[in-house]
Amino acid sequence: MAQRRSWAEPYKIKVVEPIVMTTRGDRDRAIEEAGYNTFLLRSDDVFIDLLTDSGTSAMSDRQWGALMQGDEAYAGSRSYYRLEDAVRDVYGYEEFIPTHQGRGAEHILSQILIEEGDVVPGNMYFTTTRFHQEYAGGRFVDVIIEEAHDPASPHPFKGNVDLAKLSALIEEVGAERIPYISVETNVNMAGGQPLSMANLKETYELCRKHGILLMLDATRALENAWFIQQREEGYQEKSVKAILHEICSHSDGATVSSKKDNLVNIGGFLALRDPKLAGRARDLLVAFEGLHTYGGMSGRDMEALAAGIYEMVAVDDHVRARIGQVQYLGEILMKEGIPIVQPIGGHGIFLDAKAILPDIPQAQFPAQALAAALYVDAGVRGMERGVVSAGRDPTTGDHRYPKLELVRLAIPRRVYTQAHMDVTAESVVAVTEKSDAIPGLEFTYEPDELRFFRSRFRPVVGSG
Ligand code: P71
Repeated sequence: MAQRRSWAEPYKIKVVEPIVMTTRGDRDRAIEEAGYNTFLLRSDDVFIDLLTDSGTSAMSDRQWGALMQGDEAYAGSRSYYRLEDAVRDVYGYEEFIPTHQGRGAEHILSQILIEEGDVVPGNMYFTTTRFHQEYAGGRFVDVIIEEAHDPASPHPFKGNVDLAKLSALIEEVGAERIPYISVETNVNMAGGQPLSMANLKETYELCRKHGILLMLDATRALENAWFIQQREEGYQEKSVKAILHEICSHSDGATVSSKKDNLVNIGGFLALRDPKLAGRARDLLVAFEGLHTYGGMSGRDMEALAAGIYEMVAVDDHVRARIGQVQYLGEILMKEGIPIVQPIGGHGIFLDAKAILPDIPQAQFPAQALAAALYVDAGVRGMERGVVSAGRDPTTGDHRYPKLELVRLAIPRRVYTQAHMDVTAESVVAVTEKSDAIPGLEFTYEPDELRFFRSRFRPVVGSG
């Protein structure tokens, strides 16, 4: 297609949902009631909701039309077969196992492959993924390249696996203790950073040499495909559809949260090549998720998902506009001198809270404090991605202190306009200018598992 000077969304708006700006007093009250945790805010108290890009996309008129065609048969639903076709066509895996969302697929995969004492390497942890690996008796080991832990590194493929780290791990624990490596596309916790096709291929070759499976977390593989097209030699002329297919060809299977790339509000799947392994997955599926022809989805969910999978790859302009909007926000912030993770990622902007709040020690949760302050300023809701999200080490019980202490502003797909991005940028600038006034936080309640979701805090007296 001919290159244009600028991009525009390849759609126009048919339905709108009103949102309301609250007062500063309302927001002060709301954040205190929420224990300074943006997960505990009511969405009615939020103006621009950048908590997550998960399940928050706007569906198209075609997807809404598809909902009406859902076949709600308990067994053998027509909608299941349509979805299976979509996954085979677009992702290229033969065996399709529907789940209620991504973590349902992670649960099943971890249970069928991991045994007590096993080691599961991955290119940076994701919260639910690592939870399920540990819950199944495994130990997660990070094998992402060092650049990924440095917010300022401009490396074009910060999601790459460090093959030296992986080889050393294989040497240390033995290949028989490593059932699979979990390779995430467009690594979420690194800032939405892609891995290159060349790196994925090499990783797959190394794994095959040792009899280790390679399982993708293909949740944001479409966004990764876009970056490969933009940045990797030899891919400029290929469609994102072809690139996505090629990504999956270098793996033995994938878990997918369909709440992201796939443009639906709920759903997910596990996809595999090996029919024997798929059989074991289906045995567990019927106990934990639902019958193997619906997982945890209704027939209408499966119809909307099948339509979403085809739609995301129908034209490259879809993902170009999606990532273009993220870049628009990131470029304003960079011009204003706000420290954000470089390069600008695929699904959101990640503010470097350590750099913005250098006087708050990491044990007082700078990113949590920054997310709360940003909400109070103008009703923009982001998410902490730092020490609170990282949780405690299961053996020592101490906080895990990640190098990255970030606030994520995740952009839902097809939901907000450039004006919303402008308002968000202005608020980030305003909060950064007054950052001296932001206090550190301490726990008043800390859940045992995945603590970031429901933990509560109060300002540390005398700080800020
Ligand atoms: C995101 C989410 C949703 C979320 C999950 C846990 C804590 C906070 C927010 C979910 C992902 C993901 C990747 C790479 C698997 C899941 C789980 N992301 N892999 O970014 O990003 O999928 O939510 O459908 O169960 O806000 P699920």
